[in-house]
Amino acid sequence: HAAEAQRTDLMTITRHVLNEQGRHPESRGDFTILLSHIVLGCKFVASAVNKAGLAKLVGLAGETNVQASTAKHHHARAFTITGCRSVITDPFVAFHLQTRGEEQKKLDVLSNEVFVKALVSSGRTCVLVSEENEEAIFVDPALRGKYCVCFDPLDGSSNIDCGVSIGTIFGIYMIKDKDNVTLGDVLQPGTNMLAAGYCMYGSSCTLVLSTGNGVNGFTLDPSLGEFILTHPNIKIPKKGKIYSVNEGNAKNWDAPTAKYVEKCKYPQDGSSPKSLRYIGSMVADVHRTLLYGGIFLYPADQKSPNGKLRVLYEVFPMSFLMEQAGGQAFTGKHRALEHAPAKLHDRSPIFLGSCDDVEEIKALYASES
Ligand code: AHM
Ligand code: MG
Repeated sequence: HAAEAQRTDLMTITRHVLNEQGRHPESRGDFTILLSHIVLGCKFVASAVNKAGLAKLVGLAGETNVQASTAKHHHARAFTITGCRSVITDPFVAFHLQTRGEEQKKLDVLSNEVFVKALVSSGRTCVLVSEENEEAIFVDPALRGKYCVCFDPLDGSSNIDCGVSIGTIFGIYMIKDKDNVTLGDVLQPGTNMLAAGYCMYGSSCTLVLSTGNGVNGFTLDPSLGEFILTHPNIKIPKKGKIYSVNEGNAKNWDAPTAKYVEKCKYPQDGSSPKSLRYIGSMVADVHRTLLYGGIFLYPADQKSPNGKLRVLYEVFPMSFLMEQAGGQAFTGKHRALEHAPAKLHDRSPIFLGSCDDVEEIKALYASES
């Protein structure tokens, strides 16, 4: 009966968030509206990512003889590829035909534009911080709402061209005073974050969200265009069998990180060695860690004393989700969410995942100092 109900009683992400809001009678649906604009951005990127490979193929095939024409019966521009007898009416593919060779950059930039416009037009945001924009974006007072959103519109860009999973990451704060918005509203410790999530564009498109009351995963049903609850109440296993790190940086690691990875490979307590999995796409590596357990590390090293990952839109949202799923997130010095960034694009080392695994690395750093 439960399976039957699942097939006919669809829990969309909007319905889920509305249900959660029902527990806060004072809420007026602002968060639901904000989220639906984020979801729109994710759907756009999902669709664009799906077509990115195709855009390239078609682009190469039509290298020298692509002609553009305006098809009257279509709103989109139609491109005819001479000799191929195919007419491409999809605006995204058409866009790529015009900008061949720059797909990677364009997909980042395009995704960013879509998110910024969706967030501003929601009327629920006041400050936006994007990995793609040097400066914070202060929303026009007429369109201002109470939320601040920090996001990486398309993370893992080195994986775009080979079709490996990439993702969008976001964290949400609330402002203190709507008429007096400052950078201080986003330069806060992660403990003040209200909600966080990511969307993974992989073999399926999965949106993982926490509003501070556990973690839920939703999968995009392309035939409905809706994210449906498929992973209710995600809890990370207490201990895992996988470690995930760019071991190519090993020669520059500090002693506790080096020692930890050594223990993963050559355990001294009679346990089996851990498996290594590393995609190089934070969303995919964290998603696997959340579902299968284990640890994800992007440590400091001699060349990058703060690691690589950015505090506001990579480290904080993922740490928030990990804690909400029963795991831990540590910077090498303290609980990751207690960090307070000084600048918008600050970086921090990060160790996150299963409770017991992170506990081990905490012990190694504690014995070091
Ligand atoms: P990006 O913002 O240039 O895409 O870089 C961020 C990505 C993360 O997704 C991933 O965890 C990390 O960089 C991988 O870095 P490395 O290639 O150094 O292992
Ligand atoms: Mg990034």
